[in-house]
Amino acid sequence: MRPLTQLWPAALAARYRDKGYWRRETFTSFLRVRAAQVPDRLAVIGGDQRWSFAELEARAEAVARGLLALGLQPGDRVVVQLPNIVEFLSVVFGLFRARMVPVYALPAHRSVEIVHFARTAEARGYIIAARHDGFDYRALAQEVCREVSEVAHVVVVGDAGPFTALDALPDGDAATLPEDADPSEVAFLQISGGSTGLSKLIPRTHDDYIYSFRASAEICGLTTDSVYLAALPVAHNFPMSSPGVFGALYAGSRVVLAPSPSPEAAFPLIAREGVTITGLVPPLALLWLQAAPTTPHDLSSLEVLQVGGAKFLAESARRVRPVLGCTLQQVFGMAEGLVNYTRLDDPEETIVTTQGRPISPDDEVLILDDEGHPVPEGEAGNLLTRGPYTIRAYHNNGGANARAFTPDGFYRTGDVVKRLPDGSLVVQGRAGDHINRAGEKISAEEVEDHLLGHPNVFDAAVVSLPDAFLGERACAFIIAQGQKPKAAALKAWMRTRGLADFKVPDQIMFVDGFETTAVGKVSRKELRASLRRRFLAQA
Ligand code: J2J
Repeated sequence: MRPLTQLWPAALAARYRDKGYWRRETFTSFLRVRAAQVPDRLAVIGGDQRWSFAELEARAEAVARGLLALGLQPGDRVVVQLPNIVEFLSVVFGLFRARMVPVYALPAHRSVEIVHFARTAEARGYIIAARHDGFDYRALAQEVCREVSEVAHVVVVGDAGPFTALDALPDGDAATLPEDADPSEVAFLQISGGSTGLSKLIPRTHDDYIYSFRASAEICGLTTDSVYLAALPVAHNFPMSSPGVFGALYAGSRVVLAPSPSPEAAFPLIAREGVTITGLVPPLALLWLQAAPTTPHDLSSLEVLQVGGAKFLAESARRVRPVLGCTLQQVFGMAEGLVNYTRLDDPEETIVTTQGRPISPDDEVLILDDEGHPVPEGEAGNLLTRGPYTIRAYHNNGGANARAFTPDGFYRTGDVVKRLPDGSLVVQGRAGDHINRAGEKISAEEVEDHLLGHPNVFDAAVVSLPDAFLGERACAFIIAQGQKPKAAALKAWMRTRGLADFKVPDQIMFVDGFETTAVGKVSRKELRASLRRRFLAQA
């Protein structure tokens, strides 16, 4: 397959190179440099495995040769759905070495999502763990292969069943390895947070992504003594790149992979491995704050707790330093690009009340009213951005591109923010209609479409409601037809649809009708807003 590209106008690309943001590095070249400089230094720890930089590189190369010998080719897209295990890194660096393009799926995704990613990316391969969290991914892979016949190769970490085990890939000849990628090529496809309808695929190049995590590692103060704990699922953009596992490896730091972000799993790892920095979504940060005072585990190595993915309220943010004895860093980022950080040496008030400032002096940030005019300084408006690591288009999605990007290449983030005099952004809300459930973004439209598939659902509107723990929860307002189903039965039915579990509505409310106006139906957006208002007024 032809390499995918993501085009910045030539003048901007030249500027980003001149400024030294894009340094012609690739994933393969940076790992090679680390493996040559510090071959024996520990790079990654997970389960009972501890791999040095040299071992990680050697394993990645073996994966690359094996995948080529199996029949996959440079340019092929390969869906990667792995939990936080060391093989995640040998697999993705192996794919980069073979010049194949990973498409990152979360462990929570099920057949509906994986089939959609495989089709949209035209994937030829799918790499899974045999089992994780009680779920058998081999059964899922069989379903995906039935639906998408182009997926010709499934590779399994663990007992492969009818597929090929990662450990048993054919040997392959080093001579078959392709030349390294051009840094302007798309290195992988990331999954969008799904604002409308199905998730979109986000093409990120070596140039732009490496800049984002190299600069992030600097902002987060990573050194060769740092130990980064990946607590959230590594396929998510935050633990992958802000500074995440890649930023940590780039900086020559050590990566520890936690099987779960719960205090029970993460605290012993922090104590044992001397973890210095990790990142969480707000609900998990609250759990950690609750568990830390009575834990028998020594958390004193922790220097920085990053919190992002959804708004962290100032009341909670204020508790981080006294309870955990470390610096809080708020992170407001998006898989499409732009990432903002509070800086480690910011005044405490900035750290607890803002969502930080952009990574790059060349991140262009516009805050516009609904008519597209800049709002007065300090007032809330729609955030648009472009810059050296923000995409210019989604993969294969003309319709979404027309909506999400302005003609001069700004990405409409859908977030409503205000900017303080020091340049810090404060997230006020969002214009879009998704639900930010504990950092997982759920498209109202996608869930409504599924609900409408139920024979006793006449109409459905899915709305975000404030939730003390999750931040937001999803409530489905439903007009029934015929026999009114029980809420629990409807949720159970949703679970049979092959959807990620986090998309099943938390709450179901039956209503007799939806608002209409004299001229006809109100827009879905207005309808959702009015249902939310009505519910909150009654609550
Ligand atoms: C409020 N809303 C936030 C925050 C993200 C680092 C950190 C997070 C993500 C991420 C990421 C928020 N306060 N601190 O990719 O590299 C909401 C916004 C944003 C959307 C993006 C990273 N941090 N958000 O969460 O692609 O609405 O990326 O537009 O999953 O999450 O979601 P996502």
